[in-house]
Amino acid sequence: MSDFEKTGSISLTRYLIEEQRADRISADLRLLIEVVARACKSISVSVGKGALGGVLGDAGSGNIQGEAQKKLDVIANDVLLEANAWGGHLAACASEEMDHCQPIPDVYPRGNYLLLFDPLDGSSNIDVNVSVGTIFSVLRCPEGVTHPEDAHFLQAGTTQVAAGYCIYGPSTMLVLSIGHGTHAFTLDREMGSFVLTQRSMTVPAATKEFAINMSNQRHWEAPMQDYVRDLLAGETGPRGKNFNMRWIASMVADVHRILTRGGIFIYPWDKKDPTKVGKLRLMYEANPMSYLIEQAGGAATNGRTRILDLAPTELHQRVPVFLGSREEVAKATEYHLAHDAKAKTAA
Ligand code: P6P
Repeated sequence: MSDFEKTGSISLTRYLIEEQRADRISADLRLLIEVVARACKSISVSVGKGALGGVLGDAGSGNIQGEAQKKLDVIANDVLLEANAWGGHLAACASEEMDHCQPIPDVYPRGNYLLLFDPLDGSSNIDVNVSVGTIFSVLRCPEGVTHPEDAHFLQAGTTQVAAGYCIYGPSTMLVLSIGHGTHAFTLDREMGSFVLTQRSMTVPAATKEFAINMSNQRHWEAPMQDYVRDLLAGETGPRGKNFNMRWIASMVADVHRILTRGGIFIYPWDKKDPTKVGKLRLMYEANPMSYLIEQAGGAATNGRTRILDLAPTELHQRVPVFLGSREEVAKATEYHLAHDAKAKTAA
């Protein structure tokens, strides 16, 4: 029985007011999350129109990542910027689609939070009608900083005060944590409000399902090769059980599955471009997703170190990602640490 069936209709607004009354969030943070949720509803409408909305295909521009932008990448980014410009709860925004952070203009009311987002993650799936999503992370603006710059965003993932994503799938769902568990809200399109449908999502500790892009296998480092080889060996191999694989190539969709039924999501370092330590971005993909996963009892590392402990050095820096069922993340991390220890001894 879902929480909705058990508790009736608890809207996102009511949930956030109850959290504020319990002194678990400030009024400003509550209102910021409401603004982001409203922006996600607007993005959901645009995504849902598909070909009928004239929003599919490339925008004809590129972003700092060197990726071609989809029309919806730009639309989603603009929706989030506009919604937050006058929201009054932010000092600045940073986005995968913008080279540098964007302080809230002086003419608008400002708050004490920094918002980072990937406005439309997985957008390469848009044109083939596969689930995509918006990922966001909220940090405190350092005391006394009135015009934040990129450097002020460079805070470890443990300092996040809120994180979440909105997945635009068969249903639109907002998955959110403000540091007291991870909770899911489903958009009631008729009422236009997000309704609590799963309180305290919990990632099973163990799993038999892994998510990885296997086409990169030949480019992985040795411990990654060994780990996946043992997964594929199944019940007759070292792991003693058979595994299944899923790869949607939309992080929000893969992570939502893992939050719902367990699994491990991996985007490791590969030597295709040795200058890149990974594909996914730390500040607005790995950190918020790791926060949600840990709040749901899971784990997240870069293969060696807890992701949320990493000290950022650049706004758009990348990181290898291993996240999900904590026993499986520990196992994959163990392969890497054992490899490093052996290499150190041999040196
Ligand atoms: P690949 C989408 O572009 C994304 O950033 C994540 O959402 C997804 O997990 C990954 O890249 C997919 O990468 O190399 O399999 O296309």
